[in-house]
Amino acid sequence: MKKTSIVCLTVCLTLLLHLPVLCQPFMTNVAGRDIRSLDGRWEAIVDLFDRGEVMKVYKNQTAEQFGRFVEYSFDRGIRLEVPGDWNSQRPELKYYESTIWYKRDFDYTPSPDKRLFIYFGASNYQTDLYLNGEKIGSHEGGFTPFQFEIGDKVRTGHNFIVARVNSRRSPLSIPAMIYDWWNYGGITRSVLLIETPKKFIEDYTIRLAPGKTDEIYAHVKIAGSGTAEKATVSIPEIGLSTTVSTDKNGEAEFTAPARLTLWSPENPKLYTVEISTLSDTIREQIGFRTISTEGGKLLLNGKPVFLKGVNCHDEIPQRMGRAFSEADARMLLSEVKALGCNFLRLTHYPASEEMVRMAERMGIMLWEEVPLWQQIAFSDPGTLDKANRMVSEMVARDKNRCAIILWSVSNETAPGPDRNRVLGEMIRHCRMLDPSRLITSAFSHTQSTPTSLTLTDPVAGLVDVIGINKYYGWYIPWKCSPKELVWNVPFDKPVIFSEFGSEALYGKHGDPNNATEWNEEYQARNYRDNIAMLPNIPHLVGTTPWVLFDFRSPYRMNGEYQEEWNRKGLISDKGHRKMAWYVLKEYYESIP
Ligand code: GCB
Repeated sequence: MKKTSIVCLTVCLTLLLHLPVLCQPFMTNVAGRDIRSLDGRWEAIVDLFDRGEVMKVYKNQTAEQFGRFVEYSFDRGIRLEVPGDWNSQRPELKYYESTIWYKRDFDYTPSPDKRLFIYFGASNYQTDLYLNGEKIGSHEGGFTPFQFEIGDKVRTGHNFIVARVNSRRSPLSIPAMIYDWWNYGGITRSVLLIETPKKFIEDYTIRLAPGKTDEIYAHVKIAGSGTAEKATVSIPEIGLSTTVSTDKNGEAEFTAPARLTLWSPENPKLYTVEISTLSDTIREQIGFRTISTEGGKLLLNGKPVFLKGVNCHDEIPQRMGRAFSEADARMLLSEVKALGCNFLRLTHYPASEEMVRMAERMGIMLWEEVPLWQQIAFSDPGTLDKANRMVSEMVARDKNRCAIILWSVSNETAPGPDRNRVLGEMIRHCRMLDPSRLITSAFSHTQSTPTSLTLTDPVAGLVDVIGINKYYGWYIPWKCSPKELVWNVPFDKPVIFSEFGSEALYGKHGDPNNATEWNEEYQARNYRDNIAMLPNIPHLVGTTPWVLFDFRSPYRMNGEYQEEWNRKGLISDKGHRKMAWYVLKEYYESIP
């Protein structure tokens, strides 16, 4: 062989070996499966310069094994809790945005009739995963799950998993370089080993059939089938049990009559649904409701509904860290309920699955969003795929959650040809994945005069429900009385006033007319002003003021009042309700 072809072959092989192993689709309802938690204390190595790849940290070698010096070791190093962001676990990691290597040992006894998967609830932002020193895959994105099948690689007895997690922001990441929340890095949600039968129920969608309240639609997918299989969907409480045959790809879809009590905030009724095949059975609590629009009206179960909402980050301010557990979800959602809300905007990324499930049990409707926040690289050719993958992952995880009524594709991105094209494609993609829900986005670009604003964003024509963020009385001074401000929204669609608010430091009191004091009186007054303006918003079907709790953000640089906290919370970082909380509560109580 000529020297040049040998060089070519070597280059090609090297390239092939370094191609990212993309993650596989993850299975729905992991909590309902045969799982073993890998949560707990993982060994960790902080790798600021990202040298670990070259040093093959993932091999977890010792000098004795390797026969020469190895200048890394997981032994006797730091330990990090999983799930958990690293920033809140050690003071020196507060601002850390680079690589940390995680390692976890586990014992396993493979069985010939089982398949084995490893599942991460979320890990921010880029994750590369190694099992027993070999790469098994990568995942990009900090807020959605991913899984890999490892049954053919796992050993009898001792095994070790190494995860390289890198939280560096980049112009091409989603979100990109700047955003108004803390960039919590690390394995932020649970890690599970999932064991399934050889042929298992990988995925299913169960909801009301389109346009019906007395018929369910079901789609079931059996993995590893290769032939037609029998699958049964039953809802014992209403005596429903339907058995169908799948096609040779293991898929089946059908509709069946069902007499159901519909889910609503007043009666968040859930049914135990069982899906079974010859070799697998899985159960889950599922609710049924319709959500639709009629001109400017929003209809839940066919009746107009007003969304009494609020925004909330997936963060526990008192702990200064990412939320991840059921207890965290209960804390945040109890405050949502206490405010009199029936709706929550999960800003600005998919929250934990615990949060979504708990909201459903508590009767809170949800808006869930992918993290396309302001400055996204829309002209980059890779952005659409990346964004669509995030949409797919969000929908795959939560498509059976009736609490979710709205998928949001973005927040405050600036109109322009590339952005309009990408959002248009994302909306199409999301609708194709889930035609049963409504699609929204939070828009902020408008044309304004001292007495009016006009929404001009062309993408507003593509969504089902329009979200508008406007900070009158904070970023935008009032130039007329709130009651006189005219809103022009030239679309016959429901509108949600998806953000308004102003900063206030809890306990700071003063002149309600003085915005520069950051006092509670000003914030409360600004809530009254915004509420006074609401009748001017055409087709208004809901409000989600900004924001439930003060939250951490490097964006917030006022040393006296902020100290890296966004203070627009209705509740302080220590859990104290500010005066504006009572204003909003009173408003929500006044709505039937
Ligand atoms: C916004 C953003 C939100 C910010 C908020 C603020 O428009 O959507 O993420 O945190 O304003 O406080 O400026």
